[in-house]
Amino acid sequence: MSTQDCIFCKIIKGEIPCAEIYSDDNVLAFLDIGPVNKGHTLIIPKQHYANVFDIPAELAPAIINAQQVVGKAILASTGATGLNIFMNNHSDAGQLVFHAHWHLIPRFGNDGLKHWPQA
Ligand code: DGP
Repeated sequence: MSTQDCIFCKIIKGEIPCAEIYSDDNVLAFLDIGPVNKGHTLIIPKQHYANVFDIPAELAPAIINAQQVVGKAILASTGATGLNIFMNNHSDAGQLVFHAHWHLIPRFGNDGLKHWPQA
């Protein structure tokens, strides 16, 4: 898929709206369009990489930083008492959008979700 057809690249370029949570030079975070829990957020690199295997190692600190900053903000703003951070890589793992992204899913006691969310 070319980056022209990538829905997350369109969000980065502002061609498709999103509920932005966080942005810096390297990453963008926004609310998931189909949240599995209140505050479900996605973190994506601003450069197009299909999955984790394509991401250069030098981007790792920016991604971890965003996970910490955004994760803490989600916990504070939703009152969640836990947070799942995970990603799907390749369609057999449930990946539907082929621009690498991390799911941040706030967890509330007895919220009924599985501990490892299913696609
Ligand atoms: P995955 O299965 O890991 O590839 O999850 C893709 C996620 O992307 C899914 O939870 C829904 C979300 N998503 C897809 N299209 C859009 C969109 O246009 N806007 C937003 N905010 N989220 C989207």
